[in-house]
Amino acid sequence: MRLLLVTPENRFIKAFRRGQFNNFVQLTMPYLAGFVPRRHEVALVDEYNEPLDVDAKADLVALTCNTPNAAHVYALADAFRARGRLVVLGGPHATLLPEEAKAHADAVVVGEAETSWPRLLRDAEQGTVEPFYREPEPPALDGLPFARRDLIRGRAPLQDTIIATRGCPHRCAYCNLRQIYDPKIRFRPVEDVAAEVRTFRSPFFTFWDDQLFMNRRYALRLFDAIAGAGRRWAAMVTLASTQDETLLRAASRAGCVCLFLGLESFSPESLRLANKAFNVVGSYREGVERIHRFGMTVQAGIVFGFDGDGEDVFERTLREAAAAGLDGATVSILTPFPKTPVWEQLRAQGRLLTEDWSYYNGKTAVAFRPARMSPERLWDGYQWFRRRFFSPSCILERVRRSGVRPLQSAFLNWGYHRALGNRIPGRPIPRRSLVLGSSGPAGTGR
Ligand code: B12
Ligand code: SF4
Repeated sequence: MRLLLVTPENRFIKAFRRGQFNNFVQLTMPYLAGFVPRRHEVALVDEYNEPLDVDAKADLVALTCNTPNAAHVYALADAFRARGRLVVLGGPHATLLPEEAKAHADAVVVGEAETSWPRLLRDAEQGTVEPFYREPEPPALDGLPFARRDLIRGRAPLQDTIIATRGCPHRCAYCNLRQIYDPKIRFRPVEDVAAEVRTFRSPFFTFWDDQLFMNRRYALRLFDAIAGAGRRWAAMVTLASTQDETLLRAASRAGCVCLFLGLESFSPESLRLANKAFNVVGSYREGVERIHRFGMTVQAGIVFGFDGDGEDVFERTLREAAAAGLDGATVSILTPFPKTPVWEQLRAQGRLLTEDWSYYNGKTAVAFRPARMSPERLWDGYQWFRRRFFSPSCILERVRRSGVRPLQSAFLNWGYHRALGNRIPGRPIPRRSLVLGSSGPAGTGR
């Protein structure tokens, strides 16, 4: 069979990310390509940097579908099906709303796919695919094939991403992890991970695990195993797990140069409402300093729009982010992803503004009515924060105060600064409210 695997990227996110420097490759489709028997022909198109030709010859087209990309993926899937291709969808959104996805696909793979994807491929070869595929058991993560990075084009410095674990012990109210993965936490053998890391061509890579430090013993063994690989890397962890200095030292020795902390908010009330009270605001500064002492920078996730956020949240966050000594941040608007507790709550309260999934990307639109401000105020405040936080003076001040890896930090922050000027394509305002802010109709230089 000829397979075409697609990493889709909708025009809003594409326009938003242009100019940023840390646009790492999405692992999903190169990883799934690793499961395809070599008798089949496989092509991979990543819409981040390649045009997708819907007339491309293929027996089977497989696309991964998250919520921000859902509308775009459905349009692509419809176009491929209109040309007689067998279309398979999987990924977070297809897992959350499989019936919706099925209207655009011949088969939907629900949830994890380590055994169901190979089964689907065998069925497709016989010409008899089922409408839905699900894993009978949570798949084990030993002996996994390595991702097919040879299929990635034009992304050399940022093409190396990997996972070592699956799952997270927490239950943040806005997060989809509990709905898309089996709750059983699993680990790859550290030897497998180290062997895959040794195949990397770039000197830098990223762990895409949700909480790499969640199991101390495993993390220490992993760091030991990859220490000799001579690569620098970044990972996502919780602040609470970084209190352990032995872990930080081992991570640093193994090449860790940056930790992404999902701090999300500086408001204890908002964190409580997000079921994330394990982030203790009073410990942020001390926690960041501890990580800095081991030579690693801190990139924080910051989200605006929780029910505890009033109109002053933007200014307060700017002040407190500086006081905490963050090196950088990924800033988002709270987004009620389907089936999360936040989505259930907002839906029950009639606060969802639209079900057009292209508004659900956390970056270029507001999809709900906030509790303590208007959607317009949320949009404007988010934009104001980004402009200030990534202004040259704020960047310089951050880099100077931290003193940790100043070139790396300045470079990453400068990418976010460059992206501030990006123009996002326009589109109609959702039916139930104005959500696009006072800066005028969509597309006016947001
Ligand atoms: C890495 C990552 C990112 C990276 C990289 C994104 C990228 N370009 O790759 C960054 C940090 C940039 C990012 C950004 C965002 N992300 Co993100 N991200 C992840 C993360 C942590 C890991 C994904 C991953 O690579 N997993 C490893 C691969 C191998 O597994 P997988 O993708 O889960 O796929 C498995 C199954 O789902 C299935 N499968 C998946 N697709 C398909 C397709 C087919 C055909 C088949 C057969 C099977 C299949 O098979 C795989 C093996 O079992 C996930 C959380 C998670 N653990 O999944 C969130 C996650 C995917 N992200 C999420 C979100 C919300 C975002 C943002 C919108 C956040 C924001 N506000 O900015 C943006 C939007 C990005 C975009 N391009 O639109 C949500 C998506 C929720 C949803 N309903 O869609 C998740 C689930 C996080 C969460 N906790 O809720 N993200
Ligand atoms: S810590 Fe991160 S991955 Fe875990 S539940 Fe919370 S948001 Fe999701």
